[in-house]
Amino acid sequence: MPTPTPALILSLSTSPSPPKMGEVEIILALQDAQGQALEGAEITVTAEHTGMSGMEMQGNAVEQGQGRYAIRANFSMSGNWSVKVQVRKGELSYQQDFALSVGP
Ligand SMILES: [Cu+2]
Repeated sequence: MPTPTPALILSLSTSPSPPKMGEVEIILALQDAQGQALEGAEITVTAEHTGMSGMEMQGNAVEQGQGRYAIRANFSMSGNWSVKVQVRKGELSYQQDFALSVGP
């Protein structure tokens, strides 16, 4: 039986907060199951405008140290966006979706 993937603690914040149409920095804080900052992970972020097929952007977050990772996004429309965060480190693979309401 495969070993279950250990749970990670992932939180998302934005600057500005709440997010507004245009340039937004998405900041991810990553901890392991013990609450220790998880460094050296590869994080891919995909943002989709909910209900609008084809409006999608993707990029890799840049590590900032102490378990923080950040990426700049340009939200071309306000409304509801779905942000999918994929974390990989060695054998570890984890994914979490966040709902983001982008203001005008
Ligand atoms: Cu759109």
